[in-house]
Amino acid sequence: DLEPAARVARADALSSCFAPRPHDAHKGHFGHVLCIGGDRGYGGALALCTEAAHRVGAGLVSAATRAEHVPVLLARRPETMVRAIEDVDGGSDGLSALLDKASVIAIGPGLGGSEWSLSLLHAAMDAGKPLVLDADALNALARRDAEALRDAVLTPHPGEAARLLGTTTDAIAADRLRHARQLAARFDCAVVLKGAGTVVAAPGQVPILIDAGNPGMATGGMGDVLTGVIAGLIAQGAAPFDAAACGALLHAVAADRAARDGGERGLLPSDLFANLRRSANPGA
Ligand code: NPW
Ligand code: AMP
Ligand code: MG
Repeated sequence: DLEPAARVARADALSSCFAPRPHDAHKGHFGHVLCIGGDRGYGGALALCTEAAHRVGAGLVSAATRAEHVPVLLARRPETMVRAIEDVDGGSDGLSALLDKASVIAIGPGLGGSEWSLSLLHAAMDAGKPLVLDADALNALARRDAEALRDAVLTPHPGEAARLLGTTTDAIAADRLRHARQLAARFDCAVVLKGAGTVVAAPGQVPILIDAGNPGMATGGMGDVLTGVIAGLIAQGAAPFDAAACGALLHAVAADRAARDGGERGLLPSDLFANLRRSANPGA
């Protein structure tokens, strides 16, 4: 009962995610992504996530991170509004103002597991906004009781899925469909179980198999790009499951285009950006 991505994601989800823009559109129509993360040593993960949200068409993108990453994020992508957050209770200039303005929050890439990381995660989860939870946000969830997350998208790789379900990566790999559905049921939200043969599942939806992607994607930072892609689609009005399915497909198609350009070995997550833009504009 696995629906091939070719039929569902390429047709319905792609057209709902990429309807032509009205000629009088403005940035306020396309949402505001807030990416939170980048603990010490992990600023690159946040840079990849924010740029991906830009490249699929989010109206505005903000980043909340460690002070040391601010100059590099700004230098790399001046379009991003970058704020140093060292303390969650930073007053009117702090995290709560950013959370209020966000239409969707992406959290996890490079978040780490420090006290700082966990306080940012708790604030994000209490904000009442749609969430895309990846990487260390999932590792933190794995240490809590199962909870209903409704408007969230979880994007575990098999290692993260194993932690969430208290099993092994081998067990996940042996039945990806069952485990994707189990995660979706446990957290009552959309789940992208990543890896070769990515499965997208959500309660009440026919699961989708992403029939694109290549082993060139097996490199650090690739998942951080996917998190920004899905958040960027939610910001533009896609429902979480559609954004998850469409985002996983776009990401894989962009990687396939990049691999055709220069081969799989040595492919970098940042090589996806130009291709993501092209894939986000059917016909371009
Ligand atoms: P094994 O070894 O097979 O048992 P972790 P991470 C498994 C940030 N990054 N199929 C595999 O387990 C992230 O955002 C920052 C099967 C593997 O050893 C996070 O915040 C970067 N198994 C943080 O680093 C670039 C699979 O999971 C283990 C699998 C840690 O994230 C890099 C590794 O997972 C990185 O993105 C598959 N397809 N995929 C930056 N530039 O700032 C994974 N596994 O221990 O959760 O660590 O994913 O590297
Ligand atoms: P992460 O492990 O979080 O960096 O995520 C890796 C990303 O690359 C996910 O979107 C995976 O689905 C994708 N990926 C990794 N290896 C492969 C592969 N062999 N075939 C297809 N996609 C892959
Ligand atoms: Mg990852």
